[in-house]
Amino acid sequence: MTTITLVRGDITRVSADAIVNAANSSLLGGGGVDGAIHRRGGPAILEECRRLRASRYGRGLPTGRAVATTAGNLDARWVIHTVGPVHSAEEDRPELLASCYRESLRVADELGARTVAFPAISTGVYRWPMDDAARIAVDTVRSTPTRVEEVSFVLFDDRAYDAFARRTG
Ligand code: AR6
Repeated sequence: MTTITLVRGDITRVSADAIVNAANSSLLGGGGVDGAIHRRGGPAILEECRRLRASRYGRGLPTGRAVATTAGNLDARWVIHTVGPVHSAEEDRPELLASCYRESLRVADELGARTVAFPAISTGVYRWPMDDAARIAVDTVRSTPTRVEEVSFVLFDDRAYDAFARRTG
């Protein structure tokens, strides 16, 4: 059984075996959580991301996939970078958002991580509606077989926290 906990705050301040980053396919940083993780985690994370680009992801990390690097100065062993889908009126791809959570847990299992912290992937710059994102996140974590013992969702504001609390409460 995986325990789900909700935390309100900044994911770069939490302690976990693995911290998940809502990255983009370039793996070279950005705003939001991505910017915060690289700022606080330091240059070692970006160096490893650059190596991954050169060796395995020349065309970028596809949406819905996940890959791990060092966590640099963060209080974690690994950062797992995943690329959420952009939400748009013409097309929403819930299976791609679910895939981010599933793939991140798969990578966490490969690493042997027992505690994993997730942000609310795709709910910022990528504009996924919060309630729907919370439903997909919680349902996917609950239905994915994993050896991860504790998943925490680290929610940056009340809107995100309340949406996740409605799904888990
Ligand atoms: N800790 C926890 N949650 C945070 C933090 C933080 N430090 N900072 C923001 N959030 P976003 P996306 C919340 O935009 O939508 C980047 O530029 C935020 O309030 O970080 O997946 C990447 O490089 C929101 O609820 O990620 C990509 O280009 C959630 O984290 C793109 O943004 C996700 O917001 C990815 O967009």
